[in-house]
Formats: sequence, C-alpha cells, structure tokens
Amino acid sequence: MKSGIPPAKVSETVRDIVARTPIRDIHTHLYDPAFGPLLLWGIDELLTYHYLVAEAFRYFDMPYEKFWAAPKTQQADWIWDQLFIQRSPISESCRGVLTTLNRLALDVRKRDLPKLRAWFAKHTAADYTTRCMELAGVESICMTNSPFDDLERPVWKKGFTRDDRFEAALRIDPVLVDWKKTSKSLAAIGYKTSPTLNAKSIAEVRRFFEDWTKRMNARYVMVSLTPDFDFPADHDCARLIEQAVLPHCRDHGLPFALMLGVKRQVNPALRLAGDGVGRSDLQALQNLCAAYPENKFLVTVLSRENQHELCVLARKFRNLHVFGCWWFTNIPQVIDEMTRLRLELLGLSVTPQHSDARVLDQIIYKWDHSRQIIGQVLAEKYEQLAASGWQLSRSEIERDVKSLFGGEFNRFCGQCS
Ligand code: FIX
Ligand code: ZN
Repeated sequence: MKSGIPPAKVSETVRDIVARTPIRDIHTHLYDPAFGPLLLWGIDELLTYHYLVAEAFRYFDMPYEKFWAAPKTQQADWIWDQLFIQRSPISESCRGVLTTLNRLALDVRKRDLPKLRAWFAKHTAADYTTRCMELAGVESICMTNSPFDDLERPVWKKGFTRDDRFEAALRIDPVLVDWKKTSKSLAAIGYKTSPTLNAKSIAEVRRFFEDWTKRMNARYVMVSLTPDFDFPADHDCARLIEQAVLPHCRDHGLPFALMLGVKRQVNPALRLAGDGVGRSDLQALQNLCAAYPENKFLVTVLSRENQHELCVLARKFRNLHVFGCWWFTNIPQVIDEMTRLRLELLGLSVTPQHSDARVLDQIIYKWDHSRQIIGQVLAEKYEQLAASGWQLSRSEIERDVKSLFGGEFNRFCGQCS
C-alpha cells in the first residue's frame, strides 16, 4: 500500500467518511409519497410522535381521553408547552426535534411554534421528502407495509408509480399474533382460512403472502413479537412460522425479520405510546437459526439485557443478521454500548442502525445523532488498528462504512443494489 492515513488524522478521516456515506435505512414507518396522508411530516407530527406523548404524560394532569379527543395542533401545543417551555428539552426525543429544526435552518431560539408551522405549511410532501433525505444522507428508505391496514391496502390494490427510493417490507403481525381473529379478516378478503389452523388455512396464508410479496415487491417479511415468544411450540404462531412464513421466505429468497421484546399495551390509555419492553428468551431464536439454515433471519431485540447474547448467537449462525438500535435502545448511551458490542464481537457483519422513523423529518435527527456515535466508536477502533501498526487507507475505510450503512445488509439478503 502506498501511503496510509497519518495517525493524527485517523479520527478526523473516519468521522468525515461516516458523515458522508449514504445510508440505506432498512426499517422505518415512512411511506412512499404516493401514499398521501400516510406519510407523516412537519412540526405537529414531530411533536406528537409517540415517544414524546409518553414523556409529556409524565407531566400532564389531564385525563388521557381529553388529550386524544383534541385536534393534533392542540396536542402538539400541549406537548411543546410541557416538554420545551416549562422545562428544558433534554431527553433524546426532545433533543431530536431541535436537531431536526436546526438542520432545516429554522431558528429555534424564539420558541415560536406558529411561525414554525407557517414554514412547514409552504412545503409539499414530494419536495420535502427529497430535502429530508438529502439532509439525512439517506439514499433509500424501507417502509413497513401492512395489507391489514385499511388505509394502506387500497393504495396497493389501485396501483401507483413507485418512488424507487422507497422499498417495501411485508408486515405480518396480525397473522402471527392473533390467528383466530385474522383468519376471519383473511376470509373476508377472499382467502379460504378458518380459525382452526388446518392444511387448507396454511395453504391460503401462503397464497396471501405470495400475492402481497409480489404486489409490494417486498424485500423481507417482518413481525415484532413479545418477550415470551417461544419456538418450536404448540401454538398457532409457531405453527404458522414453521409451515407458512419460513417456506414462503425460502421460496422467495427473503429474510424473515424479527423484532423481539415488545410488551404490547402495558398502558393502553397511552395508545401507540403504551407499549413496553421485556427480556426475550433467545433460545427461540437459536432454535430457529439452527433448524432452518436455509432461512435468513434479520433480528433486533428491544431489551438491553439481550444485546450481548444476540451478538454471541450471530457469531454461531451466519443466517442471522443483527440490525439497529430499536426504540428504547435508540438513546445515545445504549447506541454507544450496542455499537461497541457489535463491532467487537461481529466486526463489520452487522447493520448498526435503522431509524424506525414514523415522521419523515425524524430521519434527519435520528441519523445525525447515530452518525455521531458510530463515527466516534469507529474512530477509536481504527485508531487502535493504526496503533498496532496496521496501515489504513481512506478507500478501505469508505468500503467498511458502506458495509455498515447498507452494504452488509444487501450481501446478507442476497440483493445486489
Ligand atoms: O414494531 C415496530 O416496528 C415498532 O418499531 C413500532 O411498533 C413502535 O411503535 C415504534 O415506533 C418504535 O420505534
Ligand atoms: Zn418499527
């Protein structure tokens, strides 16, 4: 190799590369602009993000129902007042709103919410999407697409011209989480399913997966499951995974993405903000990876306590790809810890982050904050390599960072772009 990066320049070079490398955001709740109002963006959506709703209810003394009955602008006003005016916005989700506004060159010093609203009102979803993606350095966004969503399903059925920056992922939670109920919904839309999981029902679920995978051109099939998920097991969820999901994924060469550890509706009065976390028994995942080497599993876990064990599992099973710092783990302290754990145990064979953005503008802060931490951790790693006498080149570091920001995910999925 000609000339390496001088030791004094390593940190700066690595951070610069991390700041510039485009990202494939592999899990979000954002939509192709063709979905119209399903794509959320703007100041009121930022302020009413369910992360902030949960935080604001720490201070609100109004009844839950009063909050939910109010128009969105009123909800946003209340949250702004409690979290940004009555006290300083130091939580990660609050800081995120400020980072976003700041990167959009909006003046947050005046704390003038009506003025901020007026600025957002001048934009359209299409131009604003490009602006946010450019500011975030995100080149592609994977959506979460549910055929069970009554607003989303008709858009797919009618058809639309796809924005090629947006990829689809087939979300199947209702099938696995509540088969008895979902069998009726499927029957209502033409699949011959019954609450008792017989061979006919399995065949029909597979037909349903097939139809929707093709319609969406889905890149993977996804579910999030509670901490008590077990496999193999004598229940509908395990049987459906074994007999429908895994064969479907094998036939189409698609990964099965599992997000493990969410306790749904710990406080239902908080609605979307009411979910909690619990430690998963990763024996179930070990059993899946071991029994189905022909299947690929994309996995993130919600509990901090599961993170080390997940990395060790990924060392044992090459059909397991670890991704993202999900939800309650998406705070600087834990991102830092998880990124170190993963790089130290798995090298570059991980996707350290996804945004999980529900509001388009959030990709700006989520990626800004994550890039800072990933950049810092990587800078230390490369400095350690340099200190051991290893010569570093800019192009090799660029190659590595590209892997972390989507390349390794592509390789794992067997996708070329
Ligand atoms: O299951 C999921 O995909 C979760 O990310 C969501 O359900 C959750 O509400 C969320 O937005 C977390 O960031
Ligand atoms: Zn999500």
